[in-house]
Amino acid sequence: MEYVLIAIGILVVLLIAGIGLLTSRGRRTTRLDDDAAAGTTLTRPRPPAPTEEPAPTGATASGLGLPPETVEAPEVELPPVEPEPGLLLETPPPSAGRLVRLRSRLARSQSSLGRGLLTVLAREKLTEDDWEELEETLLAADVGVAATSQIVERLRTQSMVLATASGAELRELLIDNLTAVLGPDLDRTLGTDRHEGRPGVLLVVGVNGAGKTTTVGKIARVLVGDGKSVVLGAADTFRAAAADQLETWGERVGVLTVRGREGGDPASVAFEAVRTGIEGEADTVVIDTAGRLHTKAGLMDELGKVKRVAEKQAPITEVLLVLDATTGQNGVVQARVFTEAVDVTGVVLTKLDGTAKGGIVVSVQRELGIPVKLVGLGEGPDDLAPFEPRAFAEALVGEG
Ligand SMILES: Nc1nc2c(ncn2[C@@H]2O[C@H](COP(=O)(O)OP(=O)(O)O)[C@@H](O)[C@H]2O)c(=O)[nH]1
Ligand SMILES: [Mg+2]
Repeated sequence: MEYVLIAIGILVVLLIAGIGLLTSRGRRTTRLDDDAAAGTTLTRPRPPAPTEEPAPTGATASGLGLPPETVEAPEVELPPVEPEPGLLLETPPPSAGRLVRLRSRLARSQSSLGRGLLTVLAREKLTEDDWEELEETLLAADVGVAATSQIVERLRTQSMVLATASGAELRELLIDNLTAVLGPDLDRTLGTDRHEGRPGVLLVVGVNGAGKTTTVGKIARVLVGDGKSVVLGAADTFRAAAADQLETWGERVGVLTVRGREGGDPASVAFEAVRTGIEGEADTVVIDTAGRLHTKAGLMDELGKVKRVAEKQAPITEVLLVLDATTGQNGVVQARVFTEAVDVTGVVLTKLDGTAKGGIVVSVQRELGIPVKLVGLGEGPDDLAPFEPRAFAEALVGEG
């Protein structure tokens, strides 16, 4: 009887150990040696098999001159792919041309602006009232006073010169003028490339809920899609869930996430993330931060420290400010606090697919003097596009 009990006991222990082994494979987290960033952990995603060509079985083995079993062994270690279908195997699309593809998202929420503008422009002969209506429509779309008068004045002059301008011609001119106020010549390249033997480092800042973590995840996908190697830093240590969220984004595309203890020092996570990027010769390190709306001084202290400490490893090549486009002018006011705390080099306007007024892009750029580099057009993993003034203006106005 005792033997039977012991045997059952051993069996149970083996079973538990087996289950433990299996479940731990999905998210392998290695605790680093205690050092500057004590408590910082490095999450190793599953081997990025999906990004590789799905080589026919045996091909790799023969290429390496290894017996098939040796190659198959690590595959057995992979967790079942079923729980996250598609995502794991998915190679994110390259970033080029995304805005045009996602245009309908924008057009959906902008249709009232486009319709309003086009209705006026389609009229036989534009009266003073019509021009005023045009002006009001642009103002209502958050284009801002200065840019609106610039657009309307130029359009008026051009339509006078063209005496017989048709609705279609005026639509084209409107797009030209909108493009002009969107700053077509601003430099919108992202500083993601390696620089002097070190990775490009992106710091992502903004208020809570603006879409920072989502944007970091989407950026990681863009970079992976463009063939870059990436390390993520979860410097939002305020809530563990924030790091989990980021880690999940990273895992989907086989990207490492460096994270810290809940409540730990965000600066040391940033430091460790950059160090890991340097060690692994990554192209880009992207650091997510917390966006607590505490005091301005507190925010400045924290972000300033994150930046300073990370820069002990490598210069920050890009500081992206994430703004929720649906917050309109309020968002611009909040943005100022951040621009005072860190040297913001680019803006990401998120949620332009929602109820946001597209004209906010114009006011944000004008008021902050910083180019909008990326736009978020949905919650989907690839709903982030490089900002292109002309394509954006066309989407705002809509089909004629
Ligand atoms: N519709 C839409 N939702 C977005 C977009 N970007 C982020 N979100 C959502 O906004 C919410 C807050 O995002 P999160 O990244 O957690 O914000 P954080 O607090 O700044 O890190 C989430 O529900 C996101 O899915 C976007 O471009 N469009
Ligand atoms: Mg977040």
